[in-house]
Amino acid sequence: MHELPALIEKCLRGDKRSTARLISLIERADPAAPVILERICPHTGNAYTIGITGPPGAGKSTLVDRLVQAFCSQQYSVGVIAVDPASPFTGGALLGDRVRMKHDRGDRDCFFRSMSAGKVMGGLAGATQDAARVLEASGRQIILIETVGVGQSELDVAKATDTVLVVLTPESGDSIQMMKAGLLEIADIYVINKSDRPGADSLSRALQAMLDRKPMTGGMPCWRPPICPTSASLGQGLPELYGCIWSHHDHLRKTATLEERRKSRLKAELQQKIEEEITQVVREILLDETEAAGWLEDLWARKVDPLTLARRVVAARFR
Ligand SMILES: Nc1nc2c(ncn2[C@@H]2O[C@H](COP(=O)(O)OP(=O)(O)OP(=O)(O)O)[C@@H](O)[C@H]2O)c(=O)[nH]1
Ligand SMILES: [Mg+2]
Repeated sequence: MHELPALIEKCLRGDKRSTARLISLIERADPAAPVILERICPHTGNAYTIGITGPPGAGKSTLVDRLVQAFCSQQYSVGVIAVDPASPFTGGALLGDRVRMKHDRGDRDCFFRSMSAGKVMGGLAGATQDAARVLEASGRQIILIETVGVGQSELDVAKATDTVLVVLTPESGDSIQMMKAGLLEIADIYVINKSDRPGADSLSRALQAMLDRKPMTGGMPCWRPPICPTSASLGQGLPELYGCIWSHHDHLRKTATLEERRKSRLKAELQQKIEEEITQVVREILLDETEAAGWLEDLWARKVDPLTLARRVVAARFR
């Protein structure tokens, strides 16, 4: 693709259209993706990333919209990635009233991008992180990533951020014991959204009780996830939530946990990418049908057992 270098240069200068095109290339694992990632790498690694997750319809998008306003009013340049659920159960039809975010209004500097969990090649978390890298390279200082807290891969996306907001609603109150522990465990901050409805207090008490039972982790001094009641649609509790987010950021910095978290994320990403590369090599090995037919004959004639043969093939390939 001959215009790729120009596209990357424009992205690095903050051009939104080029940024969007680069993310699309990465999303569909285009052969240009490695070139893009290599070129932008020196311009990444410092953006503050915030994951927003929670049950379908909890008000995540409405909340993200409010947070974007807050960050932009402090002159931060913001990027948003919303991962659309892969499952037809949680997406679209069932939740007819999903909020369409309004960031790209002329009065605010925000880049909004939605990614479909179903379409992404390779790991969802990896693709989202790469998209976030492009956003950062284009000058975004704060990146908000919204995912529905249902499947493991969606939770992994949220976990791969600096600060994780788990958004619940008063309706979650009764089912808190039944809720996937995985969702509750990843929170740095609990948001009880829709606090304009009854039941917010009892959910708050249930969460406090749960936190009281839990041993503290995450650097010294320990961080106890605060519980923030909000009403995103009415605009209530937002300054307090905004304050909690920055407190967590400061905590991460002071305790060196930010660096630790980012390093362990890089390690996990590297492992994932190595696995993907090896899977690719395996596919290539099996693509040679004549050779594969010969192996099968040897196996069938019991000249060799599958494990020994597999080891031979691998050794020959990686010698
Ligand atoms: N009463 C009340 N309704 C809210 C509040 N926040 C959001 N809503 C409404 O809840 C509905 C869902 O809001 P969204 O922001 O789309 O929720 P979401 O969590 O992003 O939904 P999905 O992305 O589909 O999982 C919309 O009709 C919102 O207007 C709130 O604080 N109080
Ligand atoms: Mg949403």
